[in-house]
Amino acid sequence: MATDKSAHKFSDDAAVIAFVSAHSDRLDLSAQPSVEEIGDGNINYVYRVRDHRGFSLIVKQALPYIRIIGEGWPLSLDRIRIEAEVLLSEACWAPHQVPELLHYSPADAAILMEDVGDHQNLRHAMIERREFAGLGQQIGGFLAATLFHTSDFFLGSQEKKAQLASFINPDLCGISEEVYFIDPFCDHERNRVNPLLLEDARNIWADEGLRADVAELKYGFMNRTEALIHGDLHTGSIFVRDGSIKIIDPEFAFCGPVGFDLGTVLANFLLNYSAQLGLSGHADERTRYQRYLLQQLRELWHCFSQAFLELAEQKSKDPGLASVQWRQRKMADFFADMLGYAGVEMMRRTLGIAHVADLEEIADERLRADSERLSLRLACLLITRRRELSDIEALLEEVQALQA
Ligand code: SR1
Ligand code: MG
Repeated sequence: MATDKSAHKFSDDAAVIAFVSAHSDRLDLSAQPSVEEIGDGNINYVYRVRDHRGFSLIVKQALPYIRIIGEGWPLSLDRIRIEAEVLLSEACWAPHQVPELLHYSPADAAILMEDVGDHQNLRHAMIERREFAGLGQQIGGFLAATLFHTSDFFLGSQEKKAQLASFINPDLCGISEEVYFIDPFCDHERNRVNPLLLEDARNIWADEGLRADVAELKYGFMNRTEALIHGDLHTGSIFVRDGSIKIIDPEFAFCGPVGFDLGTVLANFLLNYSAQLGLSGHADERTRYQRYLLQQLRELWHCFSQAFLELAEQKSKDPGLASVQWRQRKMADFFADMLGYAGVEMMRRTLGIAHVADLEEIADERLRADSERLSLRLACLLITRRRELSDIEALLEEVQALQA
């Protein structure tokens, strides 16, 4: 699928409706459909079109620049092709866990897809301290299925290289290389730092050992083409309801390190964990929710590692990768990478350009600084001790010890 570089923004609601009408007959558009711009992300425009019966679909359109920055940061429209193709790939391996793609239009740089509005955005659900049984298992299962089937364990050598070529995503990888691995580790003009946290930030910016660790993680991000990863799997990209998750927004996808997706999820659970210090509500409720978050992380890791290893045992095609011992070793690498990338995500969400609502929701600057400080301390722990903490129990113990 090729992308048309001349695409521009839908001019008005009628243009969005015409797009839906041209590419799907699921809505009855004859009687006053509504169009709502619902995009709360940093990059694109997202519209919900609803018909008079209450049925709805989602239109997502990419513009040739970053929405929150404007034309000063141009961005390739190829990202919407990548999103469309990744949604199709993920739907093969994790059916019902991604929105159904109905149409991709290179000319409009837009996609039409199922509305997952019957699920709630996980970040908002966590801020409300909503609990979902089996959440960690479902996310772990999604990650094992999508990452295994797009890795060298499963794909033939030629097929894997074709995948690599098809998902070269230089502009979006370029954003991540800067906003994850550069900005938060120096006094960058794009950063947004709580003034009460300046001393903590300066200590981080002066830490040469930490910078070397982050350089190693960045180099892995740029060079380790292990699987087709989502690339931006924070809790705002996960929608949830009892017994079901939907993963959206894979425009940052590329062939990269497996631990990056795992780490992004881990980080966003721990960002909410940190935010619980300062969010409103009774202390018992907040502590109880922190325990729930750690339990979900425990289940996520167990489910991911078990499912990935089982798939590797049953479906690995490459005899050279079949060694049981090596698979175990690889799992240990995934674990260490997960910790390192989680630390980087926590740093950038606390000091960088793109903050998270979990922390921003805390109106009192002092209370927010306490939560942000915990986030930074956890981030340092994750980055610097990623190889030392060898299993999930050791990690969760350290997390609890650090708060106490
Ligand atoms: C400059 S844009 C920063 C972030 O927005 C997206 O949601 C991604 O998380 C990206 O890193
Ligand atoms: Mg996004």
